[in-house]
Amino acid sequence: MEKIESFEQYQQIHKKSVENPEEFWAEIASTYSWKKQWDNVLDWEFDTPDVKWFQGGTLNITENLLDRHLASRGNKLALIWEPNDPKEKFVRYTYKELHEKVCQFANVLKNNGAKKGDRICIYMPMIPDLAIAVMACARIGAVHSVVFAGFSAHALSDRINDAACNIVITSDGLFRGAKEIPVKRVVDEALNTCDTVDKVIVAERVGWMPNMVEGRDVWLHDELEKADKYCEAEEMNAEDPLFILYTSGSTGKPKGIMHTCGGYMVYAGYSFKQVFQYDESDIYWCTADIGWITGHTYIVYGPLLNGATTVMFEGVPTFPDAGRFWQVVDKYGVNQFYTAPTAIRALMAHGVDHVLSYSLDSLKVLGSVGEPINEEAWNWYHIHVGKERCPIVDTWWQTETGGIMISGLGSSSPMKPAHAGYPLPGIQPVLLDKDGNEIEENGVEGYLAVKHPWPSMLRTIWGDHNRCQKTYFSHYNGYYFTGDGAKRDENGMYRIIGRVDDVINVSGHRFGTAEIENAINRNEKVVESAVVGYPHEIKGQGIYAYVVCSDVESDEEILKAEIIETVVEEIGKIAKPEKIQIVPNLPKTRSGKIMRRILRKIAEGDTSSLGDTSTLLDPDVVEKIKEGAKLLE
Ligand code: 6R9
Repeated sequence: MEKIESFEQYQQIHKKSVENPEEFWAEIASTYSWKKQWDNVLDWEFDTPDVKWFQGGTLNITENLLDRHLASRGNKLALIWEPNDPKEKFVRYTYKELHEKVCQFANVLKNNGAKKGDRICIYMPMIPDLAIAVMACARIGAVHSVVFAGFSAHALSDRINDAACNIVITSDGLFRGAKEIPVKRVVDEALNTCDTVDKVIVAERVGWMPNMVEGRDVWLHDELEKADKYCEAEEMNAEDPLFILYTSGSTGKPKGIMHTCGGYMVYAGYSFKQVFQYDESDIYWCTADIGWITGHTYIVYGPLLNGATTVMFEGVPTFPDAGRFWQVVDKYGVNQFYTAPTAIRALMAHGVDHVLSYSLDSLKVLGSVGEPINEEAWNWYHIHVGKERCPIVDTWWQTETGGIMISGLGSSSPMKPAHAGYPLPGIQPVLLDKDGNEIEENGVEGYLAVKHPWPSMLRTIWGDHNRCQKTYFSHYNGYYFTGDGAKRDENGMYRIIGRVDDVINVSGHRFGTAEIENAINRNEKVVESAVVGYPHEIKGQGIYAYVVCSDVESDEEILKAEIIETVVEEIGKIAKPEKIQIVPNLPKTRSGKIMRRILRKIAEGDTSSLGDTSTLLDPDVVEKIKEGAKLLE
């Protein structure tokens, strides 16, 4: 697979990929190792939808991640693990060692009753066993469902039940900055409301003695002792599920986005190579958590498919101090560094001295992901981290797209602050007007959609294909609808504006407003609530909750603390509202619809242009909410 080395070359390849997508993708797919060649490159229609790539082909993705590299890269470093505490020793695995670890873990799964097609939930901190567990599932053809270890017991149990998982892989606890968190306890609580799980495999991280349920819970280290180091890779059809990953939508229940073995592999490997312009001896580091799609595709799958050295980081950007990222970059000589705008903004707030204490000479490409990067953060990243020498790739994509869709390709594309840029080869984005017509010209704004399938697109929402159709394929006939709005400048570069649905992006993490409202409404004193996003200096967006309570006599501060506690219990700390305003009523139309537009304006602090409020059932309520909002500022 050749790297694209100039913008002209990119334009030619993109053109070819649009004219003949099947030929284009078949050529890329043939650079991987398949057990059996496919019969059809692509069958598709976007109505139902029904998309199948490389039908008839069989493979195991772990043979492409690991076995394939053994002959030429057996002693090359595959994974470097940097612990939370810089004083603790790091861990390094060569391809040969990682292969052995994955095989052994795969045997642990088999010995505990796992079979091809089973769903296995992984709820773990960022330790090497997490990456190994993911690949061990893939080795035996089990479908992994990684749940970010910051989610609450309630959120975890919903996800386990939705996919009917039979095994959970977890750890005793986790370290995060100065904190220690009892992970296994969360699993125990979650399992009180799950009846499909019969085995819990526990990795030791913090050295606590958790409660081990006889017959259900086993220690990973005990099981590894009994497990063989060789494990045959299960033969999978290209369209067999590889994993499920839950993400929030505009309605309450999280969606289990399903990806398949063949197409996901082809796109994860290809996009990694092109976007980061990875060279054989480079050290690559993505700071995401494997609990999110970025960690799946660009810590584990994409880099290892390319035989790269990938760094996995357990800690946080500000522990022990705000120079940690840069210290780690220098420690390993990181060449490609991929992080989120929220981390950049948080570090900006700590001052530039933390960056200037390190050389950062090894850096070649910087990446950004998860939310729009504002110009100030872009410039800071470019000047102080990249020393104006490293291209920034602002990568736009989604859990549903499986891989990066719009982005620069290292230094082979022009870049412009706050612009993601051009689509990758094989990707055909369009801007639609509100009637679903494609806007052909440049210098325009519209709804971002995609008009042709790409190999790593979602195939379904686990257990609810109808919802998949409704969410992504019904707004505009014949297109995959992203839920984002975007602009295209005079040169055809895309700039993502943000969500046009009821999804809030907090520090690069998606939350549905309905999901947070449902959580808040579980508090007995709450009558109803409305949640909106508002601009937040570090997090991009913050969560602002308007809450109507039955118990108006109570102390407001206590009420608010209780509401926060309910959200933490239902979803997790990551979804905590920044601001809660107790209001007498919500602004509603006569038909009972909450006027979110007004609530958004008030949350933004822009009350001068609330627009027409005359259709409201009770226009006075707006004045009261405005007054209350001032007190919160
Ligand atoms: C990879 C990931 C997807 C949503 C997406 C969009 C926002 C992601 C972005 C970006 C502007 C970028 N988003 N990358 N917005 N510029 N470079 O983040 O997946 O968690 O599913 O979120 O994030 O709004 O629709 P996911």
